[in-house]
Amino acid sequence: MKRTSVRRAGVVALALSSLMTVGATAQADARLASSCGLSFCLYEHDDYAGAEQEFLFTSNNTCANVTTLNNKASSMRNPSAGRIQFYNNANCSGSYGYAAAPGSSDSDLTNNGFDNKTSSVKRVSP
Ligand SMILES: [Ca+2]
Ligand SMILES: [Ca+2]
Repeated sequence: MKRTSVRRAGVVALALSSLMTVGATAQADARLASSCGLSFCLYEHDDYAGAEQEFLFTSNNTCANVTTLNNKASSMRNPSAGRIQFYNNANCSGSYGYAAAPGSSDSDLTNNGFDNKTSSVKRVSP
Protein backbone atom coordinates (compact mmCIF):
# COMPACT_ATOMS: atom_id res chain seq x y z
CA MET A 1 0.00 0.00 0.00
CA LYS A 2 2.72 2.40 0.98
CA ARG A 3 4.77 1.37 -2.04
CA THR A 4 1.88 2.25 -4.36
CA SER A 5 1.53 5.76 -2.96
CA VAL A 6 5.27 6.36 -3.26
CA ARG A 7 5.17 5.39 -6.92
CA ARG A 8 2.23 7.71 -7.55
CA ALA A 9 4.12 10.57 -5.96
CA GLY A 10 7.00 9.86 -8.33
CA VAL A 11 4.73 10.01 -11.36
CA VAL A 12 3.27 13.33 -10.26
CA ALA A 13 6.73 14.79 -9.72
CA LEU A 14 7.80 13.62 -13.16
CA ALA A 15 4.74 15.20 -14.79
CA LEU A 16 5.43 18.49 -13.02
CA SER A 17 9.05 18.58 -14.12
CA SER A 18 7.97 17.84 -17.70
CA LEU A 19 5.63 20.81 -17.59
CA MET A 20 8.41 22.97 -16.23
CA THR A 21 10.69 21.85 -19.03
CA VAL A 22 8.12 22.89 -21.62
CA GLY A 23 7.87 26.34 -20.07
CA ALA A 24 11.60 26.72 -19.48
CA THR A 25 13.84 28.93 -21.54
CA ALA A 26 16.01 27.63 -24.36
CA GLN A 27 19.02 28.32 -22.19
CA ALA A 28 17.76 25.92 -19.52
CA ASP A 29 17.11 23.25 -22.14
CA ALA A 30 20.64 23.58 -23.46
CA ARG A 31 22.06 23.19 -19.98
CA LEU A 32 19.93 20.09 -19.43
CA ALA A 33 21.09 18.52 -22.69
CA SER A 34 24.75 19.26 -22.17
CA SER A 35 24.69 17.87 -18.64
CA CYS A 36 24.09 14.34 -19.88
CA GLY A 37 23.61 14.30 -23.66
CA LEU A 38 23.04 10.88 -25.19
CA SER A 39 25.04 8.93 -22.64
CA PHE A 40 24.17 7.79 -19.14
CA CYS A 41 24.62 9.81 -15.95
CA LEU A 42 24.71 9.13 -12.23
CA TYR A 43 24.24 11.84 -9.62
CA GLU A 44 25.47 11.97 -6.05
CA HIS A 45 22.18 13.15 -4.56
CA ASP A 46 18.45 12.87 -5.21
CA ASP A 47 16.93 15.06 -7.95
CA TYR A 48 20.10 15.02 -10.09
CA ALA A 49 22.02 17.13 -7.57
CA GLY A 50 25.62 17.04 -6.38
CA ALA A 51 28.48 15.50 -8.33
CA GLU A 52 27.78 13.87 -11.70
CA GLN A 53 29.50 10.97 -13.44
CA GLU A 54 28.82 10.51 -17.13
CA PHE A 55 29.25 7.23 -19.00
CA LEU A 56 29.50 7.01 -22.76
CA PHE A 57 28.89 3.46 -23.96
CA THR A 58 29.78 2.76 -27.58
CA SER A 59 28.33 -0.76 -27.65
CA ASN A 60 26.00 -2.99 -25.68
CA ASN A 61 27.17 -5.55 -23.11
CA THR A 62 29.88 -3.18 -21.97
CA CYS A 63 30.60 -2.77 -18.26
CA ALA A 64 31.93 0.40 -16.64
CA ASN A 65 32.97 0.79 -13.03
CA VAL A 66 31.66 3.75 -11.09
CA THR A 67 34.63 5.75 -9.82
CA THR A 68 33.99 9.07 -8.09
CA LEU A 69 30.42 8.13 -7.19
CA ASN A 70 31.07 4.54 -6.11
CA ASN A 71 28.40 3.67 -3.52
CA LYS A 72 27.14 7.27 -3.66
CA ALA A 73 24.73 7.50 -6.60
CA SER A 74 21.20 8.54 -5.59
CA SER A 75 19.59 9.50 -8.93
CA MET A 76 20.19 8.80 -12.61
CA ARG A 77 19.40 9.86 -16.15
CA ASN A 78 19.43 7.44 -19.08
CA PRO A 79 18.73 9.36 -22.31
CA SER A 80 20.45 6.57 -24.28
CA ALA A 81 18.71 3.97 -26.45
CA GLY A 82 20.05 1.15 -24.27
CA ARG A 83 18.93 -0.43 -21.03
CA ILE A 84 21.32 0.22 -18.15
CA GLN A 85 21.82 -2.43 -15.47
CA PHE A 86 23.09 -1.41 -12.03
CA TYR A 87 25.42 -3.66 -10.03
CA ASN A 88 26.33 -3.46 -6.38
CA ASN A 89 29.72 -5.04 -7.16
CA ALA A 90 32.55 -3.78 -9.36
CA ASN A 91 33.08 -5.20 -12.87
CA CYS A 92 29.36 -6.01 -13.18
CA SER A 93 29.87 -9.22 -11.21
CA GLY A 94 26.92 -11.01 -9.67
CA SER A 95 23.37 -10.16 -10.68
CA TYR A 96 22.20 -6.63 -11.33
CA GLY A 97 19.95 -5.02 -8.76
CA TYR A 98 18.19 -2.44 -10.88
CA ALA A 99 17.67 -1.71 -14.55
CA ALA A 100 16.91 1.65 -16.18
CA ALA A 101 14.79 1.59 -19.33
CA PRO A 102 15.96 3.48 -22.43
CA GLY A 103 15.12 7.17 -22.25
CA SER A 104 14.27 7.04 -18.54
CA SER A 105 15.31 8.91 -15.45
CA ASP A 106 14.90 8.33 -11.72
CA SER A 107 15.17 11.21 -9.26
CA ASP A 108 15.50 8.90 -6.25
CA LEU A 109 16.96 5.39 -6.36
CA THR A 110 15.78 4.69 -2.81
CA ASN A 111 12.42 3.39 -4.11
CA ASN A 112 14.32 0.68 -5.97
CA GLY A 113 16.51 -0.27 -3.01
CA PHE A 114 19.61 0.98 -4.80
CA ASP A 115 20.49 4.24 -3.11
CA ASN A 116 24.26 4.64 -2.54
CA LYS A 117 24.99 1.13 -3.80
CA THR A 118 25.93 1.27 -7.48
CA SER A 119 29.52 0.20 -8.14
CA SER A 120 29.30 -0.65 -11.85
CA VAL A 121 26.86 -0.27 -14.75
CA LYS A 122 26.34 -2.17 -17.98
CA ARG A 123 24.47 -1.14 -21.11
CA VAL A 124 22.49 -3.95 -22.71
CA SER A 125 20.06 -4.22 -25.59
CA PRO A 126 16.63 -2.92 -24.60
CA1 LIG B 1 24.00 9.67 -2.48
CA1 LIG C 1 28.38 -1.20 -4.19
